[in-house]
Amino acid sequence: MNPERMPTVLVVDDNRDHSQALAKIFERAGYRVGTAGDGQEALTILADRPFDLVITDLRMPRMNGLDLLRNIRAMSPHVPVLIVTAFGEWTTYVEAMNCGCVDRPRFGVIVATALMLGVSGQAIAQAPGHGSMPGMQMEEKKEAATSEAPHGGMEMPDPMERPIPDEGVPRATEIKGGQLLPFKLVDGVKVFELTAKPVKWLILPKFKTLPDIWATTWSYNGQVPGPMIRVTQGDRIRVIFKNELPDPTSIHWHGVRVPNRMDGVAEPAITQQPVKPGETFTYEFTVKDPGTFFYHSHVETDRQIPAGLSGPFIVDPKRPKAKVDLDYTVMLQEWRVNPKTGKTWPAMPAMSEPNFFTLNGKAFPATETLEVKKGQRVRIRFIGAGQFAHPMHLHGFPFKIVATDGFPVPKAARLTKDTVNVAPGERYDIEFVAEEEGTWIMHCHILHHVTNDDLEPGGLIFAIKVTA
Ligand SMILES: [Cu+2]
Repeated sequence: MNPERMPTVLVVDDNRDHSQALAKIFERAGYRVGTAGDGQEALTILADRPFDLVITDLRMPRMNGLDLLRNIRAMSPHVPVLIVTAFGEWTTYVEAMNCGCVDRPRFGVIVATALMLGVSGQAIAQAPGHGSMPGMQMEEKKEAATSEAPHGGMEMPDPMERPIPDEGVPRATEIKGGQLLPFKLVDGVKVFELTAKPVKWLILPKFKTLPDIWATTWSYNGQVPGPMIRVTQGDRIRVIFKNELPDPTSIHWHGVRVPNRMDGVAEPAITQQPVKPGETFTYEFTVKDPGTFFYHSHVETDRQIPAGLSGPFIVDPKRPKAKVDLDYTVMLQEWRVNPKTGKTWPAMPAMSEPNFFTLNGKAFPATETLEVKKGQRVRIRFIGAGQFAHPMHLHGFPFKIVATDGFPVPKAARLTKDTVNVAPGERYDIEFVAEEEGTWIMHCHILHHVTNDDLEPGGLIFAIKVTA
């Protein structure tokens, strides 16, 4: 073969044994191989001549794999980069995702390209003799082995109960749940509109052996969780609620002190009749107390709330006392979805044990990463919107519980903790100072809740990235 036409790969690793072993594998597979001892050296080489593929170690002196990836993206966005690491921690996945387009993290390997996986595919297809890259083959074998492990080849049987009807249910046009809901000011009243309707919601893009997981949900305004109503203590608010679901429903304002007839208890029909499909109901009240609350259906709650009918309701105090640099609300929910068929059952009713767990409507690694500067004060408001308790554990620094169920905790009574158990219906506001740099994670410590259909790492994990 004309050596000019041979595909080229740059192997970057500070361990010479590793890089030489890799180089041999690639040479045998028909690549022309260059080697570099770290990210800095790799950049110097790349400035001189282009390569079809860069395969790099993660942990190296002077410049690590992620910084190299960032630099390559800026320099030559078309070059696919394959990051190989024996240290496949969640934090690394999160950071890699922050670096841009990243293919699904796999066991020990993160495939990252500056553009799309298609670019990577082209480069791989150029390799002579093989349908795919040698490294890829080894890695796929590994993946197959792990994918069989969780159920021992057995799939979870579908629950006996009827699934959430999915015929004709469109995919959501919104990407994020819990978005701030705009209002119109009418004669001094903040007027909001909420519409309950079914949508398919992407709780997890392709992950390991799983396809995109689109749960069939019952949403408010096409978002999961429903949009955030954020008002100030003392505000008069009106919520015009429309039911576009196939079943009757209502809204209960969880923890909010409202007049009895606004309490939304429609099953049993104590404070109002259920809002039938196609009907509208108007809720109106003055918001008395500041704090973290939420709203949810109060009809057939065991089916409707786990189908998605809940959203955050945050009330800011009239005269704010403590200022925080970042104020983040986290709604915790559980799902039962058949990954193959997409059929969705409300998690919890007989035999419907959850197999997906979401934080603001997304399962890790699709959850958001909070970015803060060292020394900043962070408040996280947890809302237990589902049917399971979630002991949320923070790495890196302790926190204080500053409010429970919306009520402020007096300074002298604030517990210092690193884990807070958020039971169904509860809210906890925690605060901490991000005192150490790094990517720290917070996750549920019921470890099944950090899986996606039994595959780790998933579910209730999010990261807090602290930079200087
Ligand atoms: Cu949990």
